[in-house]
Amino acid sequence: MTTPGEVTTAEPMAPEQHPMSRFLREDRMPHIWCSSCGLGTTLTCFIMAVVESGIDPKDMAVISGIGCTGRVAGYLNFDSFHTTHGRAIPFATGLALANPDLRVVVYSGDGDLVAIGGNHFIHAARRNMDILCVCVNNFTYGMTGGQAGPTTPITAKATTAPYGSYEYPFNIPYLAVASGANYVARWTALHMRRLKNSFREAINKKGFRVIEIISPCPTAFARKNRLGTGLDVLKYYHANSIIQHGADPKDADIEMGGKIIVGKFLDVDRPCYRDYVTESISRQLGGK
Ligand SMILES: Cc1ncc(C[n+]2csc(CCOP(=O)(O)OP(=O)(O)O)c2C)c(N)n1
Repeated sequence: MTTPGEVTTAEPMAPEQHPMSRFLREDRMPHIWCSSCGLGTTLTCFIMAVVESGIDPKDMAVISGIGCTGRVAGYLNFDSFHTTHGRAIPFATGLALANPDLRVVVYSGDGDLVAIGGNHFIHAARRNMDILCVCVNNFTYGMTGGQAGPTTPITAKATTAPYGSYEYPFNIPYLAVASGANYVARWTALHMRRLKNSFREAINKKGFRVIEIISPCPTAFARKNRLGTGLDVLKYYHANSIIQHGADPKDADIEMGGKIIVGKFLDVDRPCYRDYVTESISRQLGGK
């Protein structure tokens, strides 16, 4: 038995155990994610990346807001916070500032991060906070039944947009790059190996790093828009994703029925917030 928050990576694995078991709080199972939802796949990729990165999960903290994606913080057997809706980034900022040795990861939904939490998102990017921000974008508020949000593509249907959305959605990579992030990538839940590699790369970087994952929501978004099952949506990603590393994110808008540009859009090493704080303190102590 593990207690929540207790990390058991060093323990030997029983032969009948699933390889992911030690990274999950099995007392929280069964999970709430629907059949053919993409979230489990994204979490598998994340865990594989942590293992490959060689970082001890004890040196990481995972923070989520509210939503289906927000459950990640509860299911992962890492130190974690399942915070209030939209406020994962402020909690993560506090952690990153208080303990610079901690790898701080925010893992949340598009509604949580760019609707109610949108202001935190742009300002954390502007300050280049030392946070890896994973945004699982299913184009809707999945947990509450499929309302339209700021990522819902124009013309897509939602419970609050029965005739299709009339609003232009955010292009998350463009928003992140424009706001000052150090690393910006987008994958779909289909691109498991590339997503895992991107996680591994971003875990080992500093500053604000954003990975957007386009992911099927079969129960709300796909059903409302007659896109079929999660598998059908993955087939759509397969037929319509274009890998374009270094693409200008302003050209990576997502439209209903259109192509999805994925890849690594930005990878720079602008000094992060803490670098400026440390420099300022040492300057003052040095009396300069
Ligand atoms: C302050 C507040 N407002 C609204 C809600 C209701 N609420 C819960 S989850 C959610 C949206 C979640 O959408 P998203 O972040 O995209 O996550 P998903 O469920 O799609 O993974 C909302 C609006 C809430 N819990 N708290």
